[in-house]
Amino acid sequence: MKCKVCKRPAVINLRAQNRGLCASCFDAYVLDRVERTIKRFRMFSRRERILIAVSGGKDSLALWDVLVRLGYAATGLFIDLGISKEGYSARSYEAARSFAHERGLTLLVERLKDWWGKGIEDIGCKILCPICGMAKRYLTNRVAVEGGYHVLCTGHNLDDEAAVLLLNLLNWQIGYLARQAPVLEPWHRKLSRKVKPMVLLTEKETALYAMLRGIRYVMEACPYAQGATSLFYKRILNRIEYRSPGTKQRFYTLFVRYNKLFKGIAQQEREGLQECEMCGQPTQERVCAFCRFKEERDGDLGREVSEGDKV
Ligand code: Q46
Ligand code: ZN
Repeated sequence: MKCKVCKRPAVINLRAQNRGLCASCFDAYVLDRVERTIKRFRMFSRRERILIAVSGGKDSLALWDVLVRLGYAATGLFIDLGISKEGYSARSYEAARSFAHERGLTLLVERLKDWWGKGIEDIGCKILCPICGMAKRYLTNRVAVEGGYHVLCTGHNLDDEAAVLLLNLLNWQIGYLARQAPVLEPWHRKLSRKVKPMVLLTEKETALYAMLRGIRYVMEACPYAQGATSLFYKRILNRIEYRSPGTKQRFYTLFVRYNKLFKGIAQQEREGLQECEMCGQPTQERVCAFCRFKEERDGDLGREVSEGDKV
């Protein structure tokens, strides 16, 4: 297959767009796609301070690389969750640290152990992901707001968003649907503005970009992600995409166009928001989930993270 733009050998077949691209045209395509996404959804400008949640994986490091190349002022934030299984947190940190060091970028680090006195594996729950997700949202939001950053960026790609959308639609999770958008405006002074500039690039595209740019990222997923529901939905969407190229993007972008239908519900949730009695962060409960887990050293740690804590 040849590159549709310059006729050199293609490195990728973008089936949804019915064209192949060579390495350098693909590189230009990724930069253009992210820049267009930033502009289309009015995410941020080159004058604003940007914080990127960096996990050490391909998406967040590729995002950081793209933003720096496009001339945006982006600082990284790594949350050390204290996952010792398969050395996951240590390897992830090393990937993020060396990426920043080699490029002279600033990487901030927050360690869950410094906040809770324990890592995510020590909380005594069998299913870690909901609590881990809540802790990451809490810490990234707090650092972004207290550090005076204009936006908090995450590396979510099209596959991530389409999988979550399918899951939420199948379960009619209206509250989650109302909040699923490329830009989430803050509705409380202690909430950051959250944006997803990679949302129109597929997982395959971000992985290829990272590889072509020589980014050394952690390839293995978190050991606790095995069997994660989102992976199951990604596989289903990939099968649909194979039969009908372009479905994934249509599914997500049309949802974004119509998701104002859910805005009324989001409004109701916002009205119930108060400040946590312990840390002052926004929550729908008297004490936020992060502080509840911080306080509970032994005993009853199996309680759920409520939808209201997904701010
Ligand atoms: S880091 Fe945390 Fe993920 Fe690992 S424990 Fe689950 S949520 S899978 S992206
Ligand atoms: Zn709290």
